[in-house]
Amino acid sequence: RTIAPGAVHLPDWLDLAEQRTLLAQCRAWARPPAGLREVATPGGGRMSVRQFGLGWHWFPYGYARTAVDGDGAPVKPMPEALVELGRRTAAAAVGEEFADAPYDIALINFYDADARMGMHRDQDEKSLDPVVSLSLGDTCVFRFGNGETRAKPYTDVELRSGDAFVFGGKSRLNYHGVPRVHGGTAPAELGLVGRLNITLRVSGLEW
Ligand code: MD5
Ligand code: FE
Repeated sequence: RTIAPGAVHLPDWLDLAEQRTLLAQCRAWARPPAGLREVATPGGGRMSVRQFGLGWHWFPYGYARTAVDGDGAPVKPMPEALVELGRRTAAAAVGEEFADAPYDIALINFYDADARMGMHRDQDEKSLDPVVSLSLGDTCVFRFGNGETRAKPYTDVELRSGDAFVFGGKSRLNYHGVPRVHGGTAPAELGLVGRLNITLRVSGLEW
């Protein structure tokens, strides 16, 4: 389903077995070194979402190869399985021209039931190839905004466990955020309390 030009929601993209595999992998990758961390904001605050990266580490506001605002350790490599998942998902959602795109970043965000992500744009990548977002666990309200301001107009979409959302083309730099997580809505068979969001990106950066 197309939400805006280049922004496509694929409900139930991952079946339960694929979700369980991805969750188990994320739990392993989230361990130290360069594991899940709290992200401090430049204003002296702290994001309610906890995060880690594979391939590259995001920090406010750029990318590094080490966990510069965490334990300083080298970031784990981008797993080949996530490169392929990014390509396959982008190709299915927005076009076969992305079937070989060089996905080299996975940002993994963990939301507890009280976590939020404010309206922002993803503009720290030099490539405008589509961002592929995968959701596991609790349902959230994903707010997909416009290219000019954090305010209206925006479209609210519920993202459920197993859904994919692809952002490319004219929507790639739009504002977006997560105003609400519906605690306790994860599929019981998955065994996750909270929400994991995996975003697969192309950095456009050199090693
Ligand atoms: C989430 N994560 O559900 C959201 C969804 C993030 C983030 O926003 O930065 O980790 S991914 C939404 C997204 C990513 C890249 C571009 C655009 C949306 N977009 O152009 O609208 O935890
Ligand atoms: Fe974002």
